[in-house]
Amino acid sequence: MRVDEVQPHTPFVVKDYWSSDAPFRFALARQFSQSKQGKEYWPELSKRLEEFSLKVEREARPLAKLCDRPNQEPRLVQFNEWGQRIDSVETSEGWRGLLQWQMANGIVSESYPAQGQEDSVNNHNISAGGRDRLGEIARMYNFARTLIFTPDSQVAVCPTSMTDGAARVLELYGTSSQKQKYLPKLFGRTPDKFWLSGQWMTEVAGGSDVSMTETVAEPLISRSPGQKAQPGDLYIVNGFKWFSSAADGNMTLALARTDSDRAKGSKGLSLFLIPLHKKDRAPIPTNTKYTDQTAPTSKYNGIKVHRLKNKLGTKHVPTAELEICGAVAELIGEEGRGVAQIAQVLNITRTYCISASTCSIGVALQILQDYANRRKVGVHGQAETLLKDLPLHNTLIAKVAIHYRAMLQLHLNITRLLGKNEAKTTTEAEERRLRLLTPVGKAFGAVRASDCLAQSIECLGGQGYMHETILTTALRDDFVSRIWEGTPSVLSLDVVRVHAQTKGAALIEWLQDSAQSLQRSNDQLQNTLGQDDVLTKTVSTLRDTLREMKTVYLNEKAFKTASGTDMRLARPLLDSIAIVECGCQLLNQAAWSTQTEMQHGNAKLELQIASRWVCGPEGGLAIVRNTMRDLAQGKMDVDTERHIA
Ligand code: UCC
Ligand code: FAD
Repeated sequence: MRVDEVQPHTPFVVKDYWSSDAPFRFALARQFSQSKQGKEYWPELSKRLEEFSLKVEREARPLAKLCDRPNQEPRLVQFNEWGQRIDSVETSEGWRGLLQWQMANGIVSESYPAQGQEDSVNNHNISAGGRDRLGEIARMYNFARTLIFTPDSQVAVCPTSMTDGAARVLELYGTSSQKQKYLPKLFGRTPDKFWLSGQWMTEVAGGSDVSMTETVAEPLISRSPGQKAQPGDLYIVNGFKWFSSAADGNMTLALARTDSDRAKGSKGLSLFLIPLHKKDRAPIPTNTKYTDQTAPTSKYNGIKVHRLKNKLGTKHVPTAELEICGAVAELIGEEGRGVAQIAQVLNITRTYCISASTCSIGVALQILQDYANRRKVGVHGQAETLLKDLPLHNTLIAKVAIHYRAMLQLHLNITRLLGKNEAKTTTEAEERRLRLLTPVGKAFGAVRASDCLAQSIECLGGQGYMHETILTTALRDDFVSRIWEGTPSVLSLDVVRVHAQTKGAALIEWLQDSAQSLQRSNDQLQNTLGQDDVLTKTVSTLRDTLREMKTVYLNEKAFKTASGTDMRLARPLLDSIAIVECGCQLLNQAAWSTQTEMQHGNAKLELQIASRWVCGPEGGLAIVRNTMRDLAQGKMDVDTERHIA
């Protein structure tokens, strides 16, 4: 055969997210249907989401493509041609375009009250109006937009998530002058107005455990004995931050030690707002001994950029190692409350991670389904068969599809609760639920997304392994969610902490509510489908798991052994909450389908999906339960594991 007779491959097509993704639309419709505001605004907001999705395809996707050209990664120019130190972080046109695009489209500002923001937020042709119009559904609506945009963002949502978190911290703990000065910048929609914020926690000594923080902050003006620090006071910060992912931003929230007594651990840490550039820092009173150790030619406020990280993925995000040498900073909130305050950033950025994990599975699924309809393979030398007609292949696609449905449920439920919390309509129990589910969703989503992406690459064969087919980049980019914002192990310890701090209430309420929700879904589905073996098995498996979790975790001996504490039960706790929560929500979705007149009202299919998630290999519940049981019964000896490891 001549080369020009060889048939080329048929490429897959990635369409706009909203119109091509029925599971997303229906899962969102159900979440909106749970509140009065949601029901009222759904017709308008679903239309807006449809338009936004087309806008992403039309405007953001070409910017993302610009980043894919050669040599577009950020670079650090430490010295100019005259030998002067400038520390300039240079990013590409595509990246800057994406940052501007998302700010112009209100990825941060649409979740906040419109008051004090630019006119565009109050013009409902451009904006849905933010929290003071949409109330508790503003956050969920905006996360739906984020989910649509993220696959075309080249991870530009990373600095945006930190900016969003910084806005939330200022809203909660900022002084009125800090709010007035900084919030309009974080909500800015035009290139000359918007500010990006970073989040500086990690140091060489302490990443997971920030109590090891070595960076110190000292008051710029010495205080007289007994004089207390006031929010907004100026400090000078010195130290070294090992990972800083918005090196091209305008400000950061940073943890620094204000109490030299190391024994106080993280209670000796305070939170600071550091403007990155000299031009933006507070004027320094003349009677102070302050010296800025950066070169006069550097634009940075007492910061030297040592290096840009050479990473596996997130290649366009400039992540830097920074020496802080005399940065002028403002205290946020109370001295010594740094961790509790920056935790509000973590809760927002972790939700962005859940969103990114969810939509990366969603895009992979779209690709797999489209490719399976185009790619023909030979089977034993017989006529060519489309991949979609091979059951062996469909099992793989089904696994990704089931994960996507499960993650959508988890993610949207968390954003619904977050929106309620921000609109101050949560009950105390809902606040505990949100606190419990956020680390669960972040850790579980990160692990499952990278598994699904790896399998999706396999599903495309050799084409999947090529950079151009997106999935390799998605895998490299999303893999970082297993590390930044806390590794799964560290987040499982956070779940245990929530359990302890709420004296078991968060878990008890979750167990009870899950059991009640199961009963409701079961009744509703039975009314429509009659007695159904699939339903019975799914519900009884979930009920058994809830009972088992209660036995293992709701007793004083949980995590205790004869020789001390065994935290290995933390991971099965996190995983079982995630799997059961998804299972219950999937059943809710199936039950909801029986009631709606929307075309998709395919309760039987939704039930099959819930059942595969709970009882089949996809959710992995059986494995998690086995591990939980073995650990609780002392069958996995710590010393043996240590020897093996
Ligand atoms: O990685 C980073 C940024 C990367 C870029 C992000 C982009 C994401 C978007 C992606 C989209 C594509 S920044 C570095 C992130 N670092 C971590 O996540 C560190 C992981 N470690 C933890 O999460 C730990 O649990 C710590 C550091 C939060 C806990 O430290 P401590 O010192 O042990 O603190 P405690 O004692 O547990 O908590 C201190 C206080 C307590 O309140 P009080 O004092 O009132 O009792 C806790 O209840 O903080 C409170 N607290 C929280 N409150 C702790 N965690 C939370 C929380 N999550 N929510 C509310
Ligand atoms: P370590 O804490 O050293 O963890 C090593 C291993 O030990 C992990 O597997 C962890 O699970 C395990 N481990 C730790 N403690 C325990 C424990 N108690 N029990 C059991 N296992 C444990 N940080 C910022 O502050 N700002 C940023 O902008 C930022 N950007 C980042 C960008 C990228 C691309 C990356 C990769 C990281 C970034 N980080 C940032 C840092 C990130 O948050 C940390 O890397 C992360 O929190 C882990 O900390 P570490 O690297 O010190 O790992």
